[in-house]
Amino acid sequence: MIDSQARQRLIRAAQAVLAANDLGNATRPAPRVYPHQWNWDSALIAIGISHYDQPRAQTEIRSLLKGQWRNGMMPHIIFNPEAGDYHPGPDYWGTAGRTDAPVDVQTSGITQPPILAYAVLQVYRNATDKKQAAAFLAETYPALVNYARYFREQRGAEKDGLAHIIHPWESGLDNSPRWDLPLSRIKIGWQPEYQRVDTNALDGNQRPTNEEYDYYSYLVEFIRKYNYDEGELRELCPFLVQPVLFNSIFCLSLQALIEIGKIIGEPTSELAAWEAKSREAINTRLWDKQNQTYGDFDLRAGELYNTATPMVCSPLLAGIPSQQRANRLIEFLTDPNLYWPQPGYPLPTVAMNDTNFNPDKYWRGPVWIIINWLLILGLKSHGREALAEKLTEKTLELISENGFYEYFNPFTGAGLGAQQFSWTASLGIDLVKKSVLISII
Ligand code: 9WN
Repeated sequence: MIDSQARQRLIRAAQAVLAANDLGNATRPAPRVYPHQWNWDSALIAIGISHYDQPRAQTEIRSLLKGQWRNGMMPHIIFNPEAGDYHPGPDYWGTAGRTDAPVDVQTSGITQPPILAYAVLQVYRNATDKKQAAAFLAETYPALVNYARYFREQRGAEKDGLAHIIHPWESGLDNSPRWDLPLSRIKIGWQPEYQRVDTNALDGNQRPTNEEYDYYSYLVEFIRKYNYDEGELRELCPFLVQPVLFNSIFCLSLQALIEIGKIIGEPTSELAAWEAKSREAINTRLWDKQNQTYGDFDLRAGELYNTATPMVCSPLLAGIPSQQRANRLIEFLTDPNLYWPQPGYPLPTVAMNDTNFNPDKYWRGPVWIIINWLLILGLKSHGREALAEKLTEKTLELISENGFYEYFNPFTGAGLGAQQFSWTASLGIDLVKKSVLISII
C-alpha cells in the first residue's frame, strides 16, 4: 500500500513530467518518441493538469480543438512544427490543403478514441471557479457536438449506432491482437515507402513489428490516395472495424455532452437519442454470446469476432452492461489466470493464458495506465467501489515503484517503452485525487 507521503511525492513527480513535456500550449506524450500533440493523450493530460492548474488545462483543450477539421473530425496528431523525428510526419500524411483540413496547423488525417468531451467535463468538475469553468464549457460545446456528429454522419453511428475506424491507430491500441484478424484479411496493394524512427529510440522487442508497420503505412497511403474522402473510404478502405472500446468511449462522451448541455442550458434530447442508440448497439451487435463478453465488428468480413483482452469488458466504463453481464465481466477481470496476476500487477492488455500474450510487447500484454484508469471508472459505474480502490492502489504502486513509463511488465512491474510518459503522469495524479484513501488520510 502506498501511504499519503508516497502519494504526495507521486503528484509532485508527475507534475514535473508534465512540465517537462509542455510545449507551451500543448503537451507532448513523451520527450523523444512522441514529439507532437496527440488527441486522446492531450484530453487525458488536461484532466490531470486541471487538478492544479485550471487555465493550463483549458489551454491544452483549446490547442487540441485548433486541429479540428471542417467536417468535425478531431485528428489524432497535431504536428509540432519544431519537431521532425516521427513517422509518419506531415508530408507523409499530406493533409495540407485538403478541403476539410485546418489552414493554420498541420495534422494527420485520422482520429482517435473520442474521450475529449468526457475530459472537458472532468476539467470543469475539477475547477474551483465554476462560473469561469462553465464559460469554458459553453465555448467548447459546439466543437464537441460537431465531433460527435462527425461519428454519426461520417463514421456510421447514425445508421448502426456504432462508429467504425479505418486504421488501427484510430483505436489507440495500435498492435493489439484485436486487429490481427481484420489486418490479416488485407492484401497489401503496393509496398509502402517509409522509414521507421520509433526503434531508433526504443527497444524493437517492445514495439510493433515491421510487418505491422507495413500495414499501418500502407493504410495511411491508402487513406491519402482517397483524399481523406469519408464516403470513398467507407466503400473501399480495406480496414473497417467497429471496436468496442472506441464505441464505449464514444458513449461515455455522449453522456458527458448531455451533462455539459444541461449545465449550460442547451437542449439535450437529440444527444440523448444518439447515446441510447449507441448503448443499445453495443449491447446487441457487439455482445458475444459464446464468450459472454463484448467483441469488435469487422464490417469488411461482416462478422463479430473476439480477442482475449480486457477491452472485452470496456462497456463497463460507460455503465452499458446489465448488472448480470457486469458481474460476469468483472469475474474475468479479476481472474488470476487472465488479467489479475498474483503476484504482479493488473491488468495485462492480453489475457495471460492466451497465445498472443507477451509481457513486454506494446499492446500485446503489458499494463497500460489508461486501460486501468478506464476500467476503474467502469468498476465505479457498476457500484464496485472497493474493487476500484484495489485496482487504483495497485496502479499507483506500479507507477511509484517503477516510474512514469508508457507501459509495464505485469509480472515484474519493469517500465517499458517511452519514459516520462505524460498520461501515466496525469492519470496518476487523477487516481491519487479520486482515491477514497486520500480523503481519509
Ligand atoms: C500512433 C501517443 C500515442 C498514443 C497511442 C499509442 C501510440 C502512436 C505510435 O502513441 O500510438 O498514434 O506511434 O505508436 O498506441 O494510444 O495515443 O502516446
